[in-house]
Amino acid sequence: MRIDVITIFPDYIAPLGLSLVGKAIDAGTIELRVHDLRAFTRDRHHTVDDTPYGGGPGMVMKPEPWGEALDQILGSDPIQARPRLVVPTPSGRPFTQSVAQEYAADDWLIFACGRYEGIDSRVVEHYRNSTTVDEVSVGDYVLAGGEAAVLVMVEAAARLLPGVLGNPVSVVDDSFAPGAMESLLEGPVYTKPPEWRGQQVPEILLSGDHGKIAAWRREQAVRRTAAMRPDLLE
Ligand code: J9Q
Repeated sequence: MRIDVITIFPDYIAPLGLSLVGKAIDAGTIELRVHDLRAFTRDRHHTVDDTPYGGGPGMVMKPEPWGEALDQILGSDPIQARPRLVVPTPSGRPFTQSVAQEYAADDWLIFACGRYEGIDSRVVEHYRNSTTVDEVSVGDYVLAGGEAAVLVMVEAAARLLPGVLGNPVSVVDDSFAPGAMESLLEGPVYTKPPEWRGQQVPEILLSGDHGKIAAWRREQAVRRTAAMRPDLLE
């Protein structure tokens, strides 16, 4: 899978070189290209933003650098494939595990990280011709820009790629994997030692009775879901 990220803070994307995603890059499963939007400006000051038409607070990202960057990236593909252009924005559709699965099935993702109050809306409209545009939100809170959202989405999609996770069973077992344990949250987990600072590991987990253990875990999962995410119990 090819992943391009366009940002005014390329260093913000560097953590993708670590951990699970970093291993997938090293293995050649993911080809990650990070682009500095300012490299696509033509003025002396490398201007990427301007005041909003109609007035109001903040700054809007100018369309021209985005056009230059996206045209170059789209033209760099010898087979002229149609990528998905992902634009993180608080006004997008919610990013969920299902969306992560869609992304994991794509050959080519381009992430456009907006800062300030967003990107001139003509950019997204223009690239609907040549890409599948996906405006997505990773949650109902305000970020300074799309970079942190890209870290989230790339990690969520990358771990679903064939061969990226050591143990593929854990993928289908995830709380939010469609068809998983209904969509209950995970209950408590324990490892050695059996007693720590006065707290014992629940005895049932040491019993070796796998039927009872499964039933206990399910009950714990329902309890935790009711407490933390009653919306999931519908
Ligand atoms: C770009 N708040 O917020 C939630 N998902 C994405 C975002 C976001 C933001 C500001 C800029 C994305």
